[in-house]
Amino acid sequence: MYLRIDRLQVELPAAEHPDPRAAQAVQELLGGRFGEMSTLMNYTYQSFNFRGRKELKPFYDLVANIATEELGHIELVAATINSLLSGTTERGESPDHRLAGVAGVGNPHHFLVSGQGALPVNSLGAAWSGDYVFNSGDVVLDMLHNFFLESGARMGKLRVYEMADNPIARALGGYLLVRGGVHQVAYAKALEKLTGVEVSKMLNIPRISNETIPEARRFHEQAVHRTLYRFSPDDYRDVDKIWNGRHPEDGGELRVADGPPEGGPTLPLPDEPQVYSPGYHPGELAEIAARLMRGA
Ligand code: MN3
Repeated sequence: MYLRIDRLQVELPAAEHPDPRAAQAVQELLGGRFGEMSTLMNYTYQSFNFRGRKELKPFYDLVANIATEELGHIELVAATINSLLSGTTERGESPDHRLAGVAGVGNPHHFLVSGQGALPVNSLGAAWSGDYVFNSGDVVLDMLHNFFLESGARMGKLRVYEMADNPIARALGGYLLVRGGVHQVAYAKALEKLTGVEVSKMLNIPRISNETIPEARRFHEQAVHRTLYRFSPDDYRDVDKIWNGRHPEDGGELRVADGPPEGGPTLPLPDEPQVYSPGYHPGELAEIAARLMRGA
């Protein structure tokens, strides 16, 4: 089962300016083949279906624990898209062509289908697909796939980082590059323990150091790239049987943090009445909620 904490895994700045094109690019990190929905669902199904989990507990713990972190990553990407979409259309309650300015800009479904909110689609607007989930049931093959998936995800993050220059998109990219790097190393280590092959010699893929990316470097300075968070009050304790030793890039010691990161607050999302979100007359809805809060 899952518990939920109403915070983001990392503090994000609000979008510097409304940016529907950046929002469209960042969608690739959500619903793309190598996006966070894919890492989430691959590891989630692998953990649900894991046979021999008692005998292979370190490997089961690893994939179940990383799956849980990925749930928070889709939340981070959605928060970024939502902040980028805030203010992209003229705010107001009169239906007077307020959306005309975004005709042909970014993903039209952000305005025509959702209330300027994130969608489970890629940057082309194509829906995320369950076909992206690979779960052969063979632990070595699944770990090899996961190493490949994190490498493809890293490629996507680097390209979105280059395409979207809004500071929130870059902050997101920096953090996800560091956390995806942890997962890349973790699956490499799992393969090393299972097979003896030194997979970590293939790191990084692509071979660009996070140290060259300012928004990632600051997390390296805090050892976030060497930390595996344990996302459970009391379970998945045997991740440390795999996440141990030295980081292949800088030789620093790997550590397991006994709990989630402190993170940051969720971002405020202003009313956008021109797309009827949260309603055509948000004030009336707010009055209803205020009455509930007063117990009236
Ligand atoms: Mn991730």
